[in-house]
Amino acid sequence: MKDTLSNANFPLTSTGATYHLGCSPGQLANRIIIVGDFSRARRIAALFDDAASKQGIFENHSSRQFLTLTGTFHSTPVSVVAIGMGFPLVDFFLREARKVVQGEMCVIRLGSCGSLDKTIGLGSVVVPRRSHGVVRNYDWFHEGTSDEERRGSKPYQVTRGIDVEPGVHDALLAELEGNKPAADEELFNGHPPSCVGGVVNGSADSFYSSQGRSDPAFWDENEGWVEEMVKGWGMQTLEMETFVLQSLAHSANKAAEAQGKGEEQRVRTGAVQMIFANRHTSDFIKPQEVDVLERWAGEAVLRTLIGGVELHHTMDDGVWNNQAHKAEK
Ligand code: R1P
Repeated sequence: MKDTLSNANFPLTSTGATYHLGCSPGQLANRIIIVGDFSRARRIAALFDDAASKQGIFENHSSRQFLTLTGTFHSTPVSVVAIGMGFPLVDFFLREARKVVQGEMCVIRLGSCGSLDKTIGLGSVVVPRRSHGVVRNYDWFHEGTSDEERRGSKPYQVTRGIDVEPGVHDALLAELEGNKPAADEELFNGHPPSCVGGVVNGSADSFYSSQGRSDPAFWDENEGWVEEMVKGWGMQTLEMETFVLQSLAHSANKAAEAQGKGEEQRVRTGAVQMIFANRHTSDFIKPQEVDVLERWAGEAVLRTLIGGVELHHTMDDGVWNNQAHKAEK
């Protein structure tokens, strides 16, 4: 930590930068892509206007490992943020982004996932229509829990699903369908990449136990769990962020409505997921295949953010027009 922070309830620096994301007002656009890792963020930012010269791209790497890249795409301000993985990092991101972005926001998660659906294999990009949370029941594993109590509960729990806003889902799918990459005999066994909408997703709190991966080094009690998720909830993909993004956006929207700012403060969300792992065959995607999916999906999300989703209350000034300070370093 390099700055003096005030307000333990919501810590901010003297310029209004948040503790973990590290951005102050004007450094983050209200059209945002969130990704897991730095390299994906940089490859997406390479599609921004003026990316070749880097003149127009603001970069902030926070001390808590959030990388924010802000620029314009077809002259509209956009940001891509590498937030890392899992539920807590989505929480840090969305709350701190909400603090520094004025007005409406649209946040799209562009991530990788595993497929539980035999018809959706490597080389597919999916747009979820619904997402459930999948969580380990820590009490079930607690040493104080009796066998009888265990029989009356489950080691894993699935939340009620949250539907993606149909307009965002449809816009993302249309952009993907309209710009499919051509087949390449070296990639995806010669098949062209495909996109699938209307998918049911599960966002798990672990890459391992709650996603049904077996690990003899831990007591996880998850044999048959993947099959249960498929049968019980129609789960087709598993990753670790989409559900929380949607759930927290709903909470932000409820709070804004209660304050009479429902429209002007609205947070819209969506997700695009690239199939990196096939849980039936245990196949994993190759790096050259990742490049193809990432570029295709990255462009589709950027185009959706600037054209497919209408934001009425946009931000005027920021690093994109040199009206905010450029760095906190
Ligand atoms: C696990 O390897 C990570 O990959 C997936 C999961 O959601 C999790 O974050 O997404 P990303 O590729 O976006 O990080």
